Amino acid sequence: MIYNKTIETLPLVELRKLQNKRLKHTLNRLYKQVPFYKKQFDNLGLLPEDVKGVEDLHQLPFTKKSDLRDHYPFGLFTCAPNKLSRIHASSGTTGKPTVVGYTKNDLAIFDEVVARSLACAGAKPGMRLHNAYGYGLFTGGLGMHGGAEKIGMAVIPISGGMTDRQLRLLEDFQSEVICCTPSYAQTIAFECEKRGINPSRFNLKYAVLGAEPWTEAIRSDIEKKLQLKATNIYGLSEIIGPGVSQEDFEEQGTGSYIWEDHFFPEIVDKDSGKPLPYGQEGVLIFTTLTKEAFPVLRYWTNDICSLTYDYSSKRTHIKMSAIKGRSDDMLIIRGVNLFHTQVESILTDIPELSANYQLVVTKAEAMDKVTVKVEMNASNTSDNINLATHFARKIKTNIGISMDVILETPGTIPRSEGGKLNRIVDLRNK
Ligand code: DLL
Repeated sequence: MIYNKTIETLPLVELRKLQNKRLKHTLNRLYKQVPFYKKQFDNLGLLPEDVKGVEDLHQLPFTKKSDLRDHYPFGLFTCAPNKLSRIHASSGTTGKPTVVGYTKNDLAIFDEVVARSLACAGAKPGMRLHNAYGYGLFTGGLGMHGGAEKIGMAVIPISGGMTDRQLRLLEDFQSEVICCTPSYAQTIAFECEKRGINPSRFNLKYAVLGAEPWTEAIRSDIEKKLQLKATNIYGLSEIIGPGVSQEDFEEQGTGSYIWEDHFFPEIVDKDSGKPLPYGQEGVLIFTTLTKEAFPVLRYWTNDICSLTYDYSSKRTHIKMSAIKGRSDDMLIIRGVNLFHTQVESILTDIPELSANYQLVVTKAEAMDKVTVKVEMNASNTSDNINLATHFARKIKTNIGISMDVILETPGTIPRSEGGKLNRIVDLRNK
C-alpha cells in the first residue's frame, strides 16, 4: 500500500520545486532564529537567498554532532521551549546527550513519515503492531507508535526487553507486524527455538527492523525463523527519528526510499566532504525541509551508504543503500578499512553458521588482530575445523584481512536484550 500516493509518486520535477520552496523557508528561519547558523552564513558572506535551491546546498558547511553538544540543550532550536510538544535525547554515553525538540507540526510530520514507512513495509489499517522499540528518550518506541496510530493500526507498546513477555503477547495478541532492532528480532527467534515454540503460533507477517546496521545474512535468518517478511527502516533522532527512509516489502534489497519531500539527502566523501555522484558510497548528509523546532542544515550522519534513483520502482523518491556502518565505527586493521557488516555479509554463504557473531579486536606485538567468534547453527553436523578454515579463507578473499575464526556453540555469544547490539569488542586500549 502507498500511504500518501500524491507525494510518494510526485514527478521528480515537482518534487524538486517543492524541496526548493521548503528549503528557502527553512534557511530563512535558521538565519533569523539561530545565531550559530547566522554566523555560518556571515562567515561565508552569504545570505539565505543566495542559496537558490537544493543544488546550491554544497556551498554551506556541515552541521556535526559536536555542534549539537556545544549548544546543549536548546541552543540550535528555532523556537522557545514553551512552544515545544516533545523532547527526545540520545543516551550520551560519550559526553553530553544530544537533545532534539518537536513542535506539534513536527510531531505530525513524524507520524506522517512513519505511517508511510509502515505501509511501505506491508502494514495495513486494522493490523496490530507489536512495538518492541524502546519507549523513552530514544525516538524508536514513540516514533513508531504515532505513525502506527495514524495509519489505523492498534499498537502494543511493549517496548524492548523481557523476552518471555514478548513471546506470550505475540502468541496471545496475534499481531501481524513487529518492529524492533534486527538483533532483537534474532533474540526473539532464538528464544522461540530454545523453548520449542513454533512461530506459526504467532500471526506475524511483517517485521520493520532498523536502528542498527544489518545485512541479508540477518534478514534471511529472521525471515526463515520467524516466517515473515523483514524490511529496513532507517532514521536518526537529529533528523526526526525512525522513518527517514524505508524499504518496500516488495522491493527488498533494492534500497530504502528517503521521504525526500521532508529530508534532502546528499552523499559526500568522508575525508574531503566533497559531494559524490549517485551510486558512489560516502557519508550521508541530511537537510531537513519542513521541521520547525529543530531544523538542521547539512547534518553529517556519519553513516556510510550510496544514493540512487530507481526508475523501475513504485515511488519516485530517491533510494539509499543499506548502511554499511558508521564512519566513526570503521576499524582500520593493518591499513585496511573494515566494517563489521562486511564479515556479516559472508555469513549468508555458509548455512552451517548462524548470523550471531562478534568481532574481537586485540593488539599482538604491535599488530592489530581480529578474531571472529560466530555461533554455529543448532543443526550443524559438519567438520568444524574445515568450516572455520573455509570461513577464514572467504574473509581473507573478500575483505583482504586475515582473521582467526572461533566457532561457538549456540547461545554463547551476547545477544540484544531489547535494543541496539554492539558486535565489536575492541580490546586494543585495555
Ligand atoms: O536509531 C532511530 C530509529 C529508531 C531508526 C528505530 C530506526 C528504527 P538514533 O538512536 O539517533 O536513532 O540513532 C541513529 O542509528 O545514524 C545510524 O547509525 C543507526 N541506524 C538507524 N537506523 C539504521 C538502519 C534511531 N536501518 C543512528 N541501518 C543512525 C543502519 C541505522 N543503521
